[in-house]
Amino acid sequence: MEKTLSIVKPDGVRKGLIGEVIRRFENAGLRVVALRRVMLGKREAEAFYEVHKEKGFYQSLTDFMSSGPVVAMVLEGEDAIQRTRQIMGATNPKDADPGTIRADFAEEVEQNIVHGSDSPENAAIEIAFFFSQREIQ
Ligand code: 3AN
Repeated sequence: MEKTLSIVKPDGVRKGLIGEVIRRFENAGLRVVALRRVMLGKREAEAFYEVHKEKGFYQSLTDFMSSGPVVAMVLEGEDAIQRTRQIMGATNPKDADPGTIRADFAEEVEQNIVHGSDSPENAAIEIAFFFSQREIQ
């Protein structure tokens, strides 16, 4: 069984989409094995998105990610990483397939409702960023 980290971003929380996002993951057979609502500080958001620090959107992305509470969760299931990304849709909602979370609810590439790890290596790093081993059951 594979694990991945997903986050309902501040725009998703503000729009009241916590339940909707979790419902879509659960309906697809993914199990929520850890869950937390938390406010990231600017420094924490910068650490989380460290891989993007050379990108032009890094400052505005980390401002956005620390602009309100987020809901982080660990999802478990077969091919959890790929399936979570399919349910989310493409990074830019304009390119996202109909019926995906980003196509249905996001308006722009930066504030795109939801995050999901993109590889097993990053999933392990991102899960450890939010959760200790004993919180994942
Ligand atoms: P994904 O979240 O689909 O894996 P990444 O890892 O390429 O996408 O990007 C991380 C986050 O950075 C995205 N969720 C989005 O919020 C933001 N982002 C990515 N590309 C851009 C861009 N061109 N302009 C602004 N923000 C971006």
